[in-house]
Amino acid sequence: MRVSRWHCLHGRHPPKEYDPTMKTFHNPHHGLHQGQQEMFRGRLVPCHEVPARLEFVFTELQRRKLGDLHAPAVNETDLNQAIGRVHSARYLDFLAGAWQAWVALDPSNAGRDALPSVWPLGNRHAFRTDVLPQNFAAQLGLFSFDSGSPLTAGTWTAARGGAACALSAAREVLGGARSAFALSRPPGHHAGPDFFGGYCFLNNAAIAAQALRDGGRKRVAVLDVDYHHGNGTQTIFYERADVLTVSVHGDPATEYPFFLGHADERGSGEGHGYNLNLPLPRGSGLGAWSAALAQAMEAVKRFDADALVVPMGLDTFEGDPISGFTLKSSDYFAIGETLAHAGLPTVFVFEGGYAVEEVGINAVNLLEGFERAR
Ligand code: Q9C
Ligand code: ZN
Repeated sequence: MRVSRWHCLHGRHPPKEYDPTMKTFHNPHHGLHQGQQEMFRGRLVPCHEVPARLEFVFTELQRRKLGDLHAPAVNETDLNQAIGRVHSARYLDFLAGAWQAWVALDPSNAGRDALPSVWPLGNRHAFRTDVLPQNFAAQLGLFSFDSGSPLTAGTWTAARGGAACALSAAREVLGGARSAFALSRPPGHHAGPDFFGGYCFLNNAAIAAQALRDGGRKRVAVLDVDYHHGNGTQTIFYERADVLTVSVHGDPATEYPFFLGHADERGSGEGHGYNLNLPLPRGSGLGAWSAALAQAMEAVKRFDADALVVPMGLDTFEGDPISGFTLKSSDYFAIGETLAHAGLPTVFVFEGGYAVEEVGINAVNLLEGFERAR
């Protein structure tokens, strides 16, 4: 079955045997983050970012025997340290105490997710963001940028578990593995140094990239293939020349997260030239998408990276309910193969992908394409 799918795509090659060894670190606590509803255009709608997403990937990985599945094994001290390299102390204190503070506002909040509804627009200098408000609803707004990312009773524990997967995968690669997969949920690439949004709370890919730097890799490239621009990751590394951030995504002129991800954002200060955005119009298919990926790969090569992190969103899929590209399930093999051509030790980090029934197939197709191309 697997072989014939590959064979269809690449009829010119005989199906070749391969020895799958990519380790996956899955988040055993992910189910504790289960939002009920997200705000969308004035209505509360059921959450797209659901626990079943991870379960479909987990099941498909087992079925296709891509490699062993492990729970992350990092101690609390190391995890706190790795998270603290990317996120501010003020933000982490907020997240750690958020649920308790939410319920303290009103005991009936125990049965209701926390959603922000007021924001300080800090970058317009319209409101102050330096003074921590005592009002928890105000804190929710200070540390977020949308009302689509419910914060629940288990969010903090789940998000830490996801970050632990990213750290474990980075360590695996630092230890000499060619690749590793962080099957982390909730996703991470929209979370910035001190804010959540876009279903993301801790930036797992940034945590992996920073851990690779701290483990001795000199130049780490992040190549984000999620449908949405990785605004959090871009912001975290925007002024740095040691981490190249590249993102192929729906044009923010029409697509979420709207306020970042344009082609003219190239990095600032020492980081100038170390951010590359490749926005594509809604409706783009494999042709345009692959051309952008080729450009992204060129940038990674010019940068002379010694490690690669791939925030791996599968919401570029034609069947994705909230996105606008038209990639097919079989296309993901070729994408994985192209990524392998960088010839770099690679950490894959699970991000978006909301066609729940297909997300497992699409994720494993990409990873298998990568594995087979070695
Ligand atoms: N029509 C990630 O893929 N809003 N986040 C969508 C739905 C937020 C996506 C609105 C999309 C966030 C990790
Ligand atoms: Zn996405």
